[in-house]
Amino acid sequence: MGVLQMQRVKMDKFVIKKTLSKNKRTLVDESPGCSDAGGPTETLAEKKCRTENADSWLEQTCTWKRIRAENLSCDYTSLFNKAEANEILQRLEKDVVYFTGDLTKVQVYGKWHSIPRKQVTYGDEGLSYTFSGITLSPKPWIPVLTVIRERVQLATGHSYNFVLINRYKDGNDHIGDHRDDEKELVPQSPIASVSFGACRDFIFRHRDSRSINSVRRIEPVKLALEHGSLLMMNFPTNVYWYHSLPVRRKVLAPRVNLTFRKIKPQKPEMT
Ligand SMILES: O=C(O)CCC(=O)C(=O)O
Repeated sequence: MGVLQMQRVKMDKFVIKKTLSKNKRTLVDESPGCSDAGGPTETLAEKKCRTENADSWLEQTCTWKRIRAENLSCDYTSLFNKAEANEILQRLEKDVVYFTGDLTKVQVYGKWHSIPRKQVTYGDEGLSYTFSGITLSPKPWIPVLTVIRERVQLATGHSYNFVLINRYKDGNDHIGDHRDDEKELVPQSPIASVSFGACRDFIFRHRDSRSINSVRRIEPVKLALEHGSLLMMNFPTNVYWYHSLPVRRKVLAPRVNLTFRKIKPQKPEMT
């Protein structure tokens, strides 16, 4: 059995297949992020065509796998076909400008370390996001990110105002165990994780079962995130489960991951 097949077998242990509910599509039509999708000059015929295209795309392409464990709720689908994903990856590689200098370091147990990957944030004006001792302000949206964000919104019915992008040049680049539970996030909002490039293992570990001394033994949930895929991390996953993208030395190709988040609008500073 090849490595990819083995990854799929591991993942299928947690998977229940489902198709998108009508509900989600209704939400898409009503969500503020999509209401002006066609622009103010869109004719009724254009709107009908756009809606029908969206409906047919949802019906034909968007098949979800449900991934469930104790207090873990994730949904996984192919969001872009291979040709689309290739094109988007090329665009991302050309247009995304990653942070440099101090913004490439994080604080762990009081010590500063260079992160083993590249990172940047894009999003609506005025938002900011703090984690591991650094505050990240987003750069303004660029067209390729808008395309991905709109597809995510279409598939899920959720709108997003912020994205964190991580670029892993090869399998040596990685991200350690953490939870996306920052106070700036809209409470209980799902995080949408879109991946392009090399397929990488992604591992969830329950907070009560992370060390050998843990009292409980809860099996980790291991996924393989494919080129063009979308993983929805729904509440309360990030309360109970840590996730990581471990080193995989055999992976030679780059990977770009985008986690779309809903950030609370920030109050202006008191003077
Ligand atoms: O690259 C990935 O799939 C993981 C990224 C991640 O953990 C995060 O953005 O919090």
